[in-house]
Amino acid sequence: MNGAALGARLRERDLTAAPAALNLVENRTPAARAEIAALLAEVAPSRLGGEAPAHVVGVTGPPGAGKSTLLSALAAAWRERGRTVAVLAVDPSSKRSGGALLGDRARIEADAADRGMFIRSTAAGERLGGLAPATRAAAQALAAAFDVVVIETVGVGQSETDVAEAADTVAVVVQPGSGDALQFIKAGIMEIPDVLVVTKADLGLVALRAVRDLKGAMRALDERGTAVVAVSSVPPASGIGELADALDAHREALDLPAARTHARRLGALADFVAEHGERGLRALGGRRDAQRWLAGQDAALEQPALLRALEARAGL
Ligand SMILES: Nc1nc2c(ncn2[C@@H]2O[C@H](COP(=O)(O)OP(=O)(O)OP(=O)(O)O)[C@@H](O)[C@H]2O)c(=O)[nH]1
Ligand SMILES: [Mg+2]
Repeated sequence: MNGAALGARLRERDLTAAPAALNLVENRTPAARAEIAALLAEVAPSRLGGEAPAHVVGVTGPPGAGKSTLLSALAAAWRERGRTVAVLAVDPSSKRSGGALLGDRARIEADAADRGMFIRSTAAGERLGGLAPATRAAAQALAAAFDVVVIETVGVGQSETDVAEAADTVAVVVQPGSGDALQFIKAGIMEIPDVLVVTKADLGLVALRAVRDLKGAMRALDERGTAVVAVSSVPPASGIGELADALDAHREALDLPAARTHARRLGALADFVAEHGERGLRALGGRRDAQRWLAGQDAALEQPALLRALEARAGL
């Protein structure tokens, strides 16, 4: 368990370091904490000479919307474009949060011999929404080595907000005929995604109607920049290339250093609250003050370093 060595391998874009790096970040023992920090320090912007190269894409949406099936097709399209791909699937297998109805959920498929693709499923456990600290750390680590890092999570709500913080680009996936996303958007429950994806376009008219309704909602909210793409992930697949293009276009328009810096700060605060709770937060003068203080810190600091700085400030 040598975090620094694993981090150095990832920084050199050695993809074979991915499984061991994931095992480390998922290890929540106290002994692992320093090693995880050492790993992330090796892939910090200061060591990389800039932000990590990957496009970090969040894919989220209600259970059974077709996220995993879509990711099998999308990952294949990225591989055809010569990009290496890592997928972190947060598996809602716990009894409480459900997931696609029993037996109906797809696994992300990949050619086992393909070294350019890495898939890891992590159980969401008892978490209801939200991203596990291990998933944030994994995304930051793998972003140094892969061209694309995907985080798949179930849900529209807290996990959508968390994914928006951890990812450069967020695609919200909805299936035709479920008015959920539209209602959430109209009610302001859901942040505006960067890309909206209507799955199961092979269902025909109902999918076209979903696209039309979502486009209308985006126009009404003056969010014309949000692409709405219809895809079918079952053969004959359609819309996959268009979706890949829409994701690329969003990333190109993004101020990446600013977005990543913001994400590391919010992630550090989330880690701090997970560890020290409301009492810790009070010691920082509340969430607002903590955020204001973080905004004044060195932009190149990695998340564990920011966490340590918060702890020092709180006298912990
Ligand atoms: N007709 C059709 N069915 C699809 C399509 N994509 C996915 N499905 C089906 O929808 C069901 C759920 O697909 P998944 O990919 O597991 O959905 P998911 O969003 O990843 O589900 P969870 O991870 O459990 O939330 C499966 O039975 C798929 O075969 C599609 O493009 N067309
Ligand atoms: Mg899935």
